[in-house]
Amino acid sequence: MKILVLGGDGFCGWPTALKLVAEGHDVHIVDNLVRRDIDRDLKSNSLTDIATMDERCLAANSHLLPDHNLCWHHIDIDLEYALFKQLVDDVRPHAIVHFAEQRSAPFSMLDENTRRYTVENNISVTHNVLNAIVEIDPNIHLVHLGTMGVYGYSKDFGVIPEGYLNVKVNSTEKDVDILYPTQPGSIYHMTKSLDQLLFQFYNKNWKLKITDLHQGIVWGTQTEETSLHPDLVNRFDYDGIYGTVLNRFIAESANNSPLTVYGTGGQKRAFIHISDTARCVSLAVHNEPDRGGVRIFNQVSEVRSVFELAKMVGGDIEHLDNPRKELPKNDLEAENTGLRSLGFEPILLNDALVNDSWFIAEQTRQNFNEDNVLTSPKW
Ligand code: NAD
Ligand code: USQ
Repeated sequence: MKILVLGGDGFCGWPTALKLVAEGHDVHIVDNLVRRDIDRDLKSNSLTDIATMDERCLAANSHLLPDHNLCWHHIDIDLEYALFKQLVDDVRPHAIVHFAEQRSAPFSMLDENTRRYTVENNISVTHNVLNAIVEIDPNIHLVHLGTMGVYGYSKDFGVIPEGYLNVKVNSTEKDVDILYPTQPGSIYHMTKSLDQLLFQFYNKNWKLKITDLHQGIVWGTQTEETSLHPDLVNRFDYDGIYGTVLNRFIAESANNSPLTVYGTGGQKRAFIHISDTARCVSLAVHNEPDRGGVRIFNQVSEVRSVFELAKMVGGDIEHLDNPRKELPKNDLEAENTGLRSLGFEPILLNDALVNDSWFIAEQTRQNFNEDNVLTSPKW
């Protein structure tokens, strides 16, 4: 298959692109490298030393996956629509996997500039991708990375279903499936709620084939493919803006820094290992939906509380005032039967995998900058 991976230089996109190449697909990455620019602006960094995109592709093609062809295109999908559309026309992909959004909740809550950037970039990229598909080939399957955060953390609607809530309407007594009412906790999460409306409309009007993967918090660093050569190493964010909770705890522990639990640590969230991100996307690409509605899967492996994770990683725990507006404690149960029905067998959190990441964090100690740990804005 020919596949475009948008945002393929990022934490989830890079290992997914490599997995798809290793499976024998012809993969084109599209990225404007804005994530690397943001690192420079924030004076932050990946704990691992990541190679340039040219070096990454060279390593993938010449040393490790010699029969395959991985290439990349420097395009801003928000600002360079014509170039992007031309690429879709030139490549004529079977599927487009869309990771290319500003994905940090804290970054989206820093100030008016980052609020505006996050909305403009994320909504415009998604809308441009949908337009290019309509214009070039409505048969292209769009696989989008959404987030579990769109559901919020209320127990009022019971176990979190996969995208749609079955309700009985009082006035008509009819049973209907409605898009789950969203409760985003940040501007970033709100853009994912807005993406859902774009998908509904483009599916209704042009019958586009769309899979929206509501992914939990990704943890881990390396996958089978990224471990094959130093130039293929994945990024490892640990800072207060882009680092996600479990990877932060691992990096903090490996650097003898206290584990930064926000509030009580009673917040329960859904998690998934980075290897499973790639696996689930591959399953979605290989199993197209029909056109009768947007297919939504919860891409999650298991639910854990923040405090539970801190205990599992080990080390001194520091309870900090929570910089975010969120429930100090919540219950969470989410379905993941859609991907399981396609063969997904989740990797559950285990000591060996935590140790793998711990090992990398320890090996890259020279890159750990204590000043980058408590940088989250308050909202
Ligand atoms: P990331 O920031 O590491 O990667 C995103 C990539 O998209 C970057 O390489 C960036 O340069 C690129 N990009 C952004 N805007 C672009 C534009 N206008 N044109 C071209 N390229 C652009 O993020 P990630 O962690 O890999 O997340 C990827 C996707 O998965 C996001 O949509 C995110 O919302 C979703 N997701 C991530 C997680 C997680 O824990 N990391 C969890 C759930 C969902
Ligand atoms: N937290 C801490 N200490 C920390 C960092 C975070 O206690 O040092 C807590 C937060 O308060 C929050 C939880 O851990 O309750 C998760 O925070 P996070 O930064 O790991 O994750 P989040 O901001 O929700 O965002 C991440 C990704 C985002 C993705 C989302 C999936 O950055 O792209 O969409 O996870 S989900 O959370 O399911 O919506």
